[in-house]
Amino acid sequence: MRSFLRFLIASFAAFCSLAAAADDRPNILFIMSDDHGYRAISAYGSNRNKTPNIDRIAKDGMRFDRAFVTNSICGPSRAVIMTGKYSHLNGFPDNAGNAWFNGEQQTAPKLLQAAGYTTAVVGKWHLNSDPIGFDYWHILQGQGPYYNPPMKTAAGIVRHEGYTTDIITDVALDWLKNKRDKNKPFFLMYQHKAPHRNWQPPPRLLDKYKDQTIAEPETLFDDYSGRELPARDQQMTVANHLTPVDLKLVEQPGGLTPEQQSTLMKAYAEENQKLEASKLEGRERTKWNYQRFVKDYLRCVDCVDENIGRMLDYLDESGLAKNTIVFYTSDQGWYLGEHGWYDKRWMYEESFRTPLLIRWPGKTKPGSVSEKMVMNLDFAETFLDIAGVKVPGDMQGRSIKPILEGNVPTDWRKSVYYHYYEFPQPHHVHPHYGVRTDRHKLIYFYDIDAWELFDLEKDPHELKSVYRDPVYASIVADLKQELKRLMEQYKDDGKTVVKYENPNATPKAKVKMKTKTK
Ligand SMILES: [Ca+2]
Repeated sequence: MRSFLRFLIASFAAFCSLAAAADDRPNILFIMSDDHGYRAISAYGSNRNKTPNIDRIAKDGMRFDRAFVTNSICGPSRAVIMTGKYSHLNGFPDNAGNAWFNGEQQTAPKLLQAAGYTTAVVGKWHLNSDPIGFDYWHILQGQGPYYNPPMKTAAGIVRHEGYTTDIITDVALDWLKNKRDKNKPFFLMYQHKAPHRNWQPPPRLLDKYKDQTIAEPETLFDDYSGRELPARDQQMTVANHLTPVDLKLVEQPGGLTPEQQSTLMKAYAEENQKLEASKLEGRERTKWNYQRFVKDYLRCVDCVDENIGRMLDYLDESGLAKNTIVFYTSDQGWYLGEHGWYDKRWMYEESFRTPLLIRWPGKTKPGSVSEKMVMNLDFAETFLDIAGVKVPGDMQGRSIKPILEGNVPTDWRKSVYYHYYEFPQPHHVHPHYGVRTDRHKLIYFYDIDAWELFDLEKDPHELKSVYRDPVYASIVADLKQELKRLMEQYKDDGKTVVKYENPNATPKAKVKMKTKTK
């Protein structure tokens, strides 16, 4: 009897130790902002602003200098991150009015939840369907406003008063402190709306940068002469396409209280009067637009940085930091006046590349830098790999966990594939796909049958396509072959896109999958 008791006690202890071992799996904190270009992060050498808190992640972890997205636009990037699949397979290729993410499909959060993680998403979601695979969700509806956001939860709409970036952090911290199941490791997607257009800063930062001149990019006055039609044919220039709302020349939309509206507009009043009196035109007016837009953008970024500081401080104070892997990224890059533009979408570097900083205490060498080509396509696989969950064979990316651990696989990818769809509106960026290698980039604008090739070593700002230069003929041939190989690998015929219909748009219809051929 006594030996049986001893056996029971030993078995119970073994069970407990197994359970404890399961609880030791790392927590995953995925921080993503919206439209945050790497050129507005001091860890990436920004000459415009300082981001001391985002930089903490780089200082304690790894900075990726070649992180790319598969489709440089908000909703589609998020769908890729959820599924580990390109847009033509995950059913969310663009942000069109009826765009709708089918959460019934396989996603990383659902697999993590099934594997014993407690999961949450707080902040920007932008996939139009309600989140599936999350124990807790508290999300903006669509883009969401900068002030007083109504947020959606499983229990209904919750109204908040205040500044959205601060509120998203408050809600995320409340979940970490008070609401999550502390017997499980957590997976938290903490996702800011900022610094998405139209860049309404918080009251406390309205005067920041006021008497400074922000550095202009090298290509603010690009004349697009070295490229095919699309670069000239877009509608996203700092010179001509920022609206009076964007430039804070008129009252601001977005549900501000009268007091918030008044505080905001007072901050711009004197400069606006000077502009009115000056009748600035041409290049001088473009420079003025640039300063106004970029200062507001940076004020929004700096507020994100402050809030990330609050989050990192909490991880430190609570002791969670040592077993929490922290990601910082954006849903894509962004033009801060480069090529004369704002916005994203293109396969050109500023929007194709996205910031990616990852800190993993005890695993990733502090202050390290990777030049390996990684993608937002790899995030789902990486989350699963970190959690010890088998990565499904139909996910299309690859876990970057070995890179974080300092063991780069010898067969790591040497090229990346890109495909952008949304056209003609907004911004009139022609659809395109292409391939980038270490040194070259081949882009095909298929609606007008136009090719561009850039030699990134000789022409890092991508100002002159050398597609027709005979010197590059063999490179063009090789890259076309590589493009074909990648499209086969990723099952993209360039035309067929899975689209899911929103069942809420037609109440009786079931979720249906159809393929759309362009
Ligand atoms: Ca975005």
